[in-house]
Amino acid sequence: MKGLTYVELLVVLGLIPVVIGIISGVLKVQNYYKTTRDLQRLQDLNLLNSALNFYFQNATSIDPDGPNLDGRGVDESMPTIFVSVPSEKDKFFESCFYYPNNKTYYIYQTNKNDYQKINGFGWVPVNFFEVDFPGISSLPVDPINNLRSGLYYLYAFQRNSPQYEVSVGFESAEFQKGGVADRVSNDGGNDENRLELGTNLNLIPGFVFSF
Ligand SMILES: [Ca+2]
Ligand SMILES: [Ca+2]
Ligand SMILES: [Ca+2]
Repeated sequence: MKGLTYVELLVVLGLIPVVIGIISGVLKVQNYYKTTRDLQRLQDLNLLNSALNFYFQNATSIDPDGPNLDGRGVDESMPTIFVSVPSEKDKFFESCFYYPNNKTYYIYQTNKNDYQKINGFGWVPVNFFEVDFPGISSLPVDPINNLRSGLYYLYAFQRNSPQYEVSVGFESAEFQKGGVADRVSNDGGNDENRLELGTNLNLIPGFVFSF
């Protein structure tokens, strides 16, 4: 067996930068898509936050778990975290015990037909039609929106002196903790891996429950 000739070696060496170029091009495209989805998340969460803020300030009788549910505030009998993933797509665990505050949290998911509705049947169970200007026509959900990725939106509320929180996780390194555009660890909330918005950022506990 003969090794590579000088010419063959030159060809192989010449191809290395091409291959590196292709790989880095693919990575750039992937990063571009991640960043695009993250910008969507940022916009979605701000929109949802404004709509909830308007509802909490203007509804004549505030019902943060809507017409179909009761007792779901973190200060009530079934402290609940509402998740944007419909149950047919990915079923989360139904409840979990959280040691730091000695509380059991329940997970609420709705179905794939209703999860984006703003009439009380959506993943945020508020009936936004109770205010004159709902601000949104459908509930935003994460562009990926599944359990395993940790990419989904969350909502929780407190009933007495009504408060709420929504949160989101990001994909691209720049938006994550320590990134150049870190949006998660400096928002004043209790979860350094998610962007938290709302009137009380301690309602959703600071644990990551992706698997
Ligand atoms: Ca209710
Ligand atoms: Ca945070
Ligand atoms: Ca929180």
